[in-house]
Amino acid sequence: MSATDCLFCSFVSGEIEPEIAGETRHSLAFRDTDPQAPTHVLVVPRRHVANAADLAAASVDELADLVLLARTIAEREELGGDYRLVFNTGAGAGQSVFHAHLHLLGGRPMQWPPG
Ligand code: DGP
Repeated sequence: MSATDCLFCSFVSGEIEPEIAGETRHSLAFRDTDPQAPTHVLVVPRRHVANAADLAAASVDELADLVLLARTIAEREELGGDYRLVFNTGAGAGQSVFHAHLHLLGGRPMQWPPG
């Protein structure tokens, strides 16, 4: 299933080609165009769902696949096991693209709490 007018569905379909960082049967990973860390990759399900909670409800395996692909990329980029994984869920929490995506951030010290 894909949604018309969904940017990340256009990446999944190949209609628009982002800078790919990795992929699996269920997931696609690409570089964020507004990086907040030396490594900033978005990992998205090929399936169109609005957010991570909806993905969990649809398929726990596909949710896990996002995290596993993020781990593979973190290892490839030699982040040394230090990285942040973020799902912004809802506009009030900073979500701006309503196709579920996992942010993988690493390569610099992280602060807590996030802004
Ligand atoms: P969020 O705010 O959690 O919904 O994150 C959306 C991210 O998507 C944000 O960090 C910027 C990124 N983004 C927006 N437009 C594009 C684009 O056209 N290409 C890529 N690679 N990333 C984009």
